[in-house]
Amino acid sequence: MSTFRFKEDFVWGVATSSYQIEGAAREDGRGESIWDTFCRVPGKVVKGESGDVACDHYHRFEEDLDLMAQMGVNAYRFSIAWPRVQPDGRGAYNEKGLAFYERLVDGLLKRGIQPFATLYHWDLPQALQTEQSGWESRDTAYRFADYAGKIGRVLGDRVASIATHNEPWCTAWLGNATGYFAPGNADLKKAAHVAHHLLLSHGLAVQAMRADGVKAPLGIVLNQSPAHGATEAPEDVAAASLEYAKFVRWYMDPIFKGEYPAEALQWYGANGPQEVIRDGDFDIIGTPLDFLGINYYTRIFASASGDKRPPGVHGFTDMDWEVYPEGLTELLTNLNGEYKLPPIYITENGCAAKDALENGRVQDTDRINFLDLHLAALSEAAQQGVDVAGYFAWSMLDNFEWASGYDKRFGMVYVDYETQKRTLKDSAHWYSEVIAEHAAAEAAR
Ligand code: IFM
Repeated sequence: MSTFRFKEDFVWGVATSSYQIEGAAREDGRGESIWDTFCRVPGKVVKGESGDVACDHYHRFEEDLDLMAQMGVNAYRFSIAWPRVQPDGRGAYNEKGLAFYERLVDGLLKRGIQPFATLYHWDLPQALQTEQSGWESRDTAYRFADYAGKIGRVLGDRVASIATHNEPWCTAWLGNATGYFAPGNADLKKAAHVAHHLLLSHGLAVQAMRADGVKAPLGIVLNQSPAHGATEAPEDVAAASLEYAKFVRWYMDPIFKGEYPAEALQWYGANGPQEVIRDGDFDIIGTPLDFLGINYYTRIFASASGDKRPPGVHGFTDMDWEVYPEGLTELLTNLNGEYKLPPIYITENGCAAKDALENGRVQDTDRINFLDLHLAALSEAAQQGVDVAGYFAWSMLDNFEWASGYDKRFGMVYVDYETQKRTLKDSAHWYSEVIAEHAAAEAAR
């Protein structure tokens, strides 16, 4: 096990999201989400699977919190299903849905685990999609701010932080440019409009929660990667720069610099966001934040010829994503030089592996290696001056991996979906040791 150097009050967590684990899709007044609808479209999700039952966490959350306590984590990042607490995305709130998240947060606090809430991890109320084309509509940003204010009032005094969005690039790009995710649109201009409204909704939500007196730190979670050209040839270097502008800077620049990157705007051309940008939007989007969450999985590898297969010196995960830990150090140190950043959390990092339960044990050595390499890379970034406040492994549990269904296992806890039995994998035991060792090293310092 490597030795990692982090600050004394470093946050060691695990993460999940509502649609991927909760199940109970039609219980206690939960409304439909765009993922419920999308999963029913033939061919969209492997084997036609859905989050209807998932890990049945809605009914088993006490057991899951006990497992977290057993692992020794001091934080848990979860998301709130908007349609569970406000079934139509506007109007009446669902008391039973709100009560579930209150029980969850209280259960965490009782066990000494800090609750890190995310307001939107892709499960938009279907009613907003049906009635006003979801995030294509500016009004959805205002509906989101109302919902954020409500959550702030109900949970804001008990959670350790609230993030507005998880990975808005996925919502905008995978949901609207490629159609790979819900709601399944394949239209570049729609994607640009959606991205702008997501950013706007983020700023409006932060303002709404602050106006309601929420004291918990507020932020956003972005998925990010450094981008490398396949060769040193100028056209490959330019391809990498463009991919970085579309993936990372498209979200970072509006939030921290008040503008979209010119390079990407030029690429979008007439399909860009210009028609939906209004005076004052960038002031709202740039509302100061208390933290930035970064989800890191791999790097972007770009070439002018379109060949995107990297060399993969550390191998590839079961998602066929290159294992590239040094990219995390590079990404964070570059961001630190480029922007005036609040404290950073790695809000997701992990890998899918072909895990098998044999004699009651899951020997997920690949995952342990992956996490070890990435924690070392994060520790290196901290040594180089990046203000790293915490790390959340993705994921606490095996779960519904969106369009890939249940075949891809990201969890530190194995889930037998037939019986819903949970088994701590070797990586969970390893993570406990890392956390305990860090605490002991800090105590000795
Ligand atoms: O499972 C997802 C999660 O919902 C968002 N970030 C990436 C993970 C792995 O694909």
